[in-house]
Amino acid sequence: MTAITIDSISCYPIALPFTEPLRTSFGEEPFKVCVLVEVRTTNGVVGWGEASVEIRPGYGPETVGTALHVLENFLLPELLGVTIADPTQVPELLRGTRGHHHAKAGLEAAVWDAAARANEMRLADYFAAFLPQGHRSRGCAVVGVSIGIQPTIEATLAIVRKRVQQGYKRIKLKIKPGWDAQIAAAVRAEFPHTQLMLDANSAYTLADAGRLQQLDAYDLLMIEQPLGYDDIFEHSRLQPQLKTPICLDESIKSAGDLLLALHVGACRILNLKPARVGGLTESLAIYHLCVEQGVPLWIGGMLETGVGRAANVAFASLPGVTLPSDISATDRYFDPDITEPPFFLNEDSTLRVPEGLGIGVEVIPERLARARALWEEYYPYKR
Ligand code: OSB
Ligand code: MG
Repeated sequence: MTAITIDSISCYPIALPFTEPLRTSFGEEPFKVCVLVEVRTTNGVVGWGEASVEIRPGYGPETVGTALHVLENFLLPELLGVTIADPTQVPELLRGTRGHHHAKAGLEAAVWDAAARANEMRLADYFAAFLPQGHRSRGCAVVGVSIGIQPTIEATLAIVRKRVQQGYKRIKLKIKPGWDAQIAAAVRAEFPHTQLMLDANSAYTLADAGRLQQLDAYDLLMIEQPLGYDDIFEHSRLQPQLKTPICLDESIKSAGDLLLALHVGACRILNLKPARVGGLTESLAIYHLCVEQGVPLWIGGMLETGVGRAANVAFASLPGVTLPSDISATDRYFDPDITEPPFFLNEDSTLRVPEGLGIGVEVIPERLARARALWEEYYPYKR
């Protein structure tokens, strides 16, 4: 494998208009915001990563402001001028900073992209050296779509119809107390055979167990993160009361968290977001664990731009990812995205891994400039 030496790193806060915002139990924003990280090697190879943080610390504790602060002051200095044999060395180099997983993940992703390009490989294929024996990219990712909380049941049904017609074979509905059983019943009645799941983003407590039991009636693939965003214990108390498998998202921030959750029976499925666990290296550790223990696994999304989505597609194309991932076609998020080429949904509900090296998409400079300007226009005080 070709080693790389990091010559320079740039961080760009951006804002990009959504074609359709996503309302969750914790809120909604008109723009996708994040920090894009650009790593340049001494040989002139460029890699891109996305720190998929948000305006408010609503999903996780990080924001654009904290990511910029931690990247520029603490993380970048650890990598500048350093020679890296392979990107799995990055977490060790960043060990002096605790937490800040999204910021670390963005930086590490840029190094992965640069390393794959330096080795003249697609990121999806470059992963093979770090996977269990015999595992290699399938060349495409099986995907579903995440649908936000809508003003009415009729509006929800209209969106589900549209997505099913577009070819998404797995539908995820965001729920919260008062917007759960009725919506699941309505969608299930019209779509008796569609793979259906619900995501609560921590909107319930253990006291809601009875209400959550009602959801067992709708033949759900899983219910995602019903309880506290940091909780494992109470989920282990809830799971035995439900027939529907619990899938953890927010609660699992490391391979160690997953081991604990499996040990106490807090979940049966994992939504792995490389950003949430601090990057692709930790994600690979979790991948190995899921393969060894036979845990159904899928890749979650944070409404990433093309930069983050391309890395997620590469990871989701690995054979240990056994359930449809939350990665939709470009037109579900942006028009246009900051990268080319766009991702299109194939008839079999898959996205293809692009042919290009690394993450396989390229950042379009004029679109990046526009997204940076939009950030400066709307959020100058948020830095
Ligand atoms: O909980 O999975 C979540 C988006 C932002 C923050 C949290 C979540 C989500 C999604 C969107 O559900 C999935 C996607 O990127 O399409
Ligand atoms: Mg979720």
